[in-house]
Amino acid sequence: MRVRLLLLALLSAPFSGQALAQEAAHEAAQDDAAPFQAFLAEVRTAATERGISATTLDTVLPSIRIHRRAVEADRSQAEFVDTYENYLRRVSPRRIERGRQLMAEHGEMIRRVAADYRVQPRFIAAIIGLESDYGTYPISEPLFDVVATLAFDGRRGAQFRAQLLAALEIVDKGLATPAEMKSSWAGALGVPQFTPTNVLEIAVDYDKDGHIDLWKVGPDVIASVANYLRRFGWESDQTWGREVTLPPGGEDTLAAPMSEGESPPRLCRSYESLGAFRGLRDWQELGVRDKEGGDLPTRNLPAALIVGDRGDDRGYLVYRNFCSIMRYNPAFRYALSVGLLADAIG
Ligand SMILES: [Ca+2]
Repeated sequence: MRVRLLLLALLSAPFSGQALAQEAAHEAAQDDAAPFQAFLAEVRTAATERGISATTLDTVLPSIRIHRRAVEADRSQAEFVDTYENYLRRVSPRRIERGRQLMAEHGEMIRRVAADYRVQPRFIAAIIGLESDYGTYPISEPLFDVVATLAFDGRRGAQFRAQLLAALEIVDKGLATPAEMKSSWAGALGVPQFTPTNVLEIAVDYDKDGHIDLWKVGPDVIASVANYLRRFGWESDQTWGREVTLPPGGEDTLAAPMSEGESPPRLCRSYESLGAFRGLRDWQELGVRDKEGGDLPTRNLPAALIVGDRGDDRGYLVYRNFCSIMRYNPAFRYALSVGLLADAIG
């Protein structure tokens, strides 16, 4: 059927390439209609078992549509590995400046929340700055369409099915309205880019209005980000790590894998590629120096070394809090950019 329609389309002179693509997309959606409806019926059963009300299901489920572009975006999500230098350009003077503006505008609330959750204010500002450019990125995809399509599509079906059920529960609990549930292409909600399960487990209704408002920078966003770090073991008497200078050849000689019997901080055990944790005193003895070439701090914190780009004598010694940031997004480059932006915001 689809082939024949496409052929017809090809034969009709006025069809532009775009019209053809639309036709194909329409056809693909049609093809999936029956299985997709069966999938939604199965979701309805699971949601009912979870205690989600019929009213919520009647409101949300019939309006869910297949969102082809979410699948395309998901498949094209590049596993592209950028250089540190390029990636860290997102810690730009503009972003630093806007972080300072955020602190000027919301500083009182950020400091209050920071004290409650024992997380230094600059890290809250930096995460908001990197996740959604301080809430200015357009985050406008329909969450239910996105997660239902990705759950149906299969590549990470089970994961997104869990997110779909969590999203239904958010609406059922009145924490957000269906119309508010706007996300990225990957189904991450609002300014802090929380998954629906994050919203249920970690987000905070800080102003206690019964609603979790993740769609503008305010008390709920600020407290939710702080609670995320708190939940994953943040230590407020430490920082994330620091940029360092490596001795000549250090990028090869110092990047040691974890040896047998060596134990990284508990929080960091899932990140084996960080390599060995050593005390700052050991790193000092091995010739690592601070960014300006001076001695490392005397507090003997356990730290792992990220060597950065080849041919660059810059590296990073990271402490256990670095692993809390990795829980937000498990990429060294991401966690480094949070730390560096936080320090630059000050
Ligand atoms: Ca609220």
